[in-house]
Order: sequence, then C-alpha cells, then structure tokens
Amino acid sequence: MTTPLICQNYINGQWLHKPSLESHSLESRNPANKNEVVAIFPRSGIEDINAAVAAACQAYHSWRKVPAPARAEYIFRVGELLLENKEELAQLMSREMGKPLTEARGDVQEGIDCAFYSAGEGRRLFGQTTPSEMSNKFAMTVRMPIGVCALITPWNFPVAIPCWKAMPALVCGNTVILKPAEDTPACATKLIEIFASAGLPPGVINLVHGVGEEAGKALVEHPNIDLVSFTGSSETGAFVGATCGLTHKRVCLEMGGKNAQVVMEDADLELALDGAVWGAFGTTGQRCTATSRLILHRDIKEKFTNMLLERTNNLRLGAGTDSNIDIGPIINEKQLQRVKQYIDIAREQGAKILIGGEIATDGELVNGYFFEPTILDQVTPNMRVAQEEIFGPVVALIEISSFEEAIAILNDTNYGLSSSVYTRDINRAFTAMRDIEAGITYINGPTIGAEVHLPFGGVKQTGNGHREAGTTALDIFTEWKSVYVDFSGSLQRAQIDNRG
Ligand code: UN1
Repeated sequence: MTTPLICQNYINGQWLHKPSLESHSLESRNPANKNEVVAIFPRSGIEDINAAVAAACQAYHSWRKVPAPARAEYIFRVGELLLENKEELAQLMSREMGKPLTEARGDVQEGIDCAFYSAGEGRRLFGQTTPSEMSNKFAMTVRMPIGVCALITPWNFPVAIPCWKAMPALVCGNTVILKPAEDTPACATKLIEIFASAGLPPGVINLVHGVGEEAGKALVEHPNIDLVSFTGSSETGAFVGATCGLTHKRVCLEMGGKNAQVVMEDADLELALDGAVWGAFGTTGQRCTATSRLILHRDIKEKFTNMLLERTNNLRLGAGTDSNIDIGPIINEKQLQRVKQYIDIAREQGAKILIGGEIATDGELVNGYFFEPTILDQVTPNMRVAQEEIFGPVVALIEISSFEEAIAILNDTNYGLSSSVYTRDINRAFTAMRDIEAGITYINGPTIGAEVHLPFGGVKQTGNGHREAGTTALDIFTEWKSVYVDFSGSLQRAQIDNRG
C-alpha cells in the first residue's frame, strides 16, 4: 500500500498548504480496496473560492490578450507532458477511480487527443467576413472569450473530461477554475501539476478541491464567475442551471443518459455482441454514454441473449490495476447501494434477473465496491430500470417486433445522449440516423467511444443545447462580436443611406 498523496488547492500559480477549512480534510479511497486511502484533500470553503475567483479574474485581463496561437502552444505542451506521464497517470487513475488500466490509458489518451486538437484551434478560431450594405464599409465577426469559467467535473473520466473543458476554454482566452469530483482528487491534482509544468501564467488555471454542496455551490453562485461548465447528475445539473439562470451566467450542462443499442434481425450478431458487452459493462457501466438498454428483435432475441449470457458469465471482476480483469469496481458505497436498489426495483416491477444482480463478495472483492454484471430480461419500456440512469453494470433487455417499434422505444426516454443500431440494411441505418432523438448515433458500433474532434452532448434532459468537444466547444467558450469598419470618411446610416 502506498502512502496517500497530499493534495492541495492550486491558486494563482501556488500550491496552497492552508485552505480555509484545512481542519476538515477529506479522503479518496481505492474503490477496489476501501482500506487504502489514495489521497487526502482539502475541503475548500468560501474563502478559497473567493481567492481562486480573484486570481482567475486578475489573470484574465492579460491572458485574453495573449495571441491565440501562443495560448495554444501552452496546451500543446500540456499534451506532450500528458503523453510523457501517461502511464503514471493511468496507474493512479486505476487506483483512485477503479477503471481497468487499459481504459485508464484511454482516458489519458483522450486528454492528449484533446490537447493536440484544441492547440490546432489556436491558429484557426475562425470568424467570418461578410459584405456590408454600405460602400466602403467592412463587416466581420470575431470570437471573444467569455471570462472566468468554473469547470465542475465528474469522477468517471477524471482526466479526459477536465481536459475537454479546460483546453478549449484556455485556447479561447478564458481563465478557469477546476472543481473536480470528491472521488478523484489525486487525478485532478496530477493533471493540474501538468498544466502548471507547461508554464501557464499564474491564475490562468486554478484548482479547488472540496464538496459539491460547498465549493461547487459557492463557485456556481459566485458573482464573478462568467460561465459554468458542468458534467454530472441531472439533479445537480438542475440546480446548476437554475442558479446560473438567476445570476445570468452562461452554463453548459452535460448530464445523464439512458442509451440503447438496437439489434435487428439482420445484424451481424457477433459484432453486436462485442458492442453490447463493451457498451454495457465497459467502465463498469459508469459512463453517461453506457448502454443500459438492449432493444432486441424477437427473431434473434433468444440466440443473442444466450450469447450475451455466456460472454457475461466469463467476465472477471477485480481491481483495475490487475491486468487480468475485465470489470473494475463501482466508485463508492453510495453508488453501489444505488445500483443494488435499482435491481430491487426491477424485481418488484416484474423484470427477471438472468445473471448477476448482487454485490460481489468473493475473495478479495469483499474489500471493494464490486457489483456483478447484470442482465435484466422481460423489461417493458415504462419500468423504472428502462427509464432512469443507473450508472452501473446493468443492462435491460427489451423485445421488439419491428424497426419502427425499436426506434420508438429507443426514443421513449427523457434523455438523449448516445444510441446505436446494428443492422446490415442501409435504409434502416440512414432512417436511424434521421429519426433517433440523441446527440450521438452509432451504426454498427457501441454507444460508447466518442472521439474528441466531434461534438459531444445530447438532446432532451441530457443537456441544455451545447456540445462539448469538436469545433462546437468554441461556441461554448466564446461570444461572438460583430465588427463594422467604416472607411468612407463620412457618416453612412444603415437602412437609410443605402436605399437612396
Ligand atoms: C462520459 O461518460 O461522461 O464516448 C464521457 C465515451 C467517452 C466519453 C464518455 N469518450 O464513452
């Protein structure tokens, strides 16, 4: 067992050893072994938040004037440093968050991809030119930064998600304050160490640890925060959105999903099986893009279910740091109990548990928060397990008789993040692309695995209309300014003088 990492806040270019509520230090633990404390971190209070906001406000005045290509060079450097530290970060992530090492490396890789992609934007950040209705007048649009951005991030992608938010925000000329999830303070600390090593000026990036209801809330309510970018639960997102509405802040919300994979009778079943297992049980189902419903055509349902059962039966549970495992632990006790409760609800509402359904306690698993990969059958679309986000290794099987029925059931949820259809019929594939109500649709691929240069986000209650990643991230982190340059030397009156 290694000694715990002592995490500090990073404010104005300094690691601060005395947060205002220092006496109330918090811990993160290895979810595969609850006796192992991975990190100790401060429980920040309002004074820490005020200090971070003041630093970010101060730094903003000069950072916004650093040319975008130069701002981007820092982010490129962060990408290089992430690459150098990839293995160390992945090992730490596996210990602190629990995901298998291969997936943890993927998480860091997503941050690296994002760095190199965002850095390229420093030399684009395109606006538009357009004619003026006047002679000798020039019109254009330019992107302007927003100001100070609070980034509130979850534990399931402890490197990738902060990178998706911070990197485009910084390239666009904003300064940022990261408030990472309580479960993964060590990953956030190491990540910010890397940003700091890239030489970013003091105050441009700041880190405040703490509890959502305290540090997170104080940030969201703070009058000098201009934008909040939040990824997390729909319940917290509702509070964040409402508070930002009342205080006139720009807000980007990325919340839950109830993603479905459809398998039609003409699908390549082996391919669909690989997708279903990865989509439902990858990251222990703890992705907002996870497959939590499998919508199966009745002609292949029995065969596909048997294939899925056999594969699920062979999945090995264990610590993410053990290279021989397939599924890691659930993040914490609260989440473990929540998954268990959903199984009870499923049972009460008439679903049948085909495999799993219990907290796993065999051998060393008893020391962690492990849940058996679970398949629920005879699920009807109105059951709670078919409607609510579970965030665990649980997938519900729903039988359908036609493609139209499949799409209708897929859409019959309040969420709309990711979706997938397995079919060999090109007409169905394009119909799915058109008719599915989701921000992301995969054809013959699982619901997880979004790439950083495409927009990421969802419709309905998944989000509030923004898309992270891709060029659409720039729309979150910039305001448009329309600029008119009159070089006629005389007053020209729009709507009047040009009509004679
Ligand atoms: C999330 O679950 O919050 O598409 C993000 C994916 C990953 C990102 C998931 N690239 O599954």
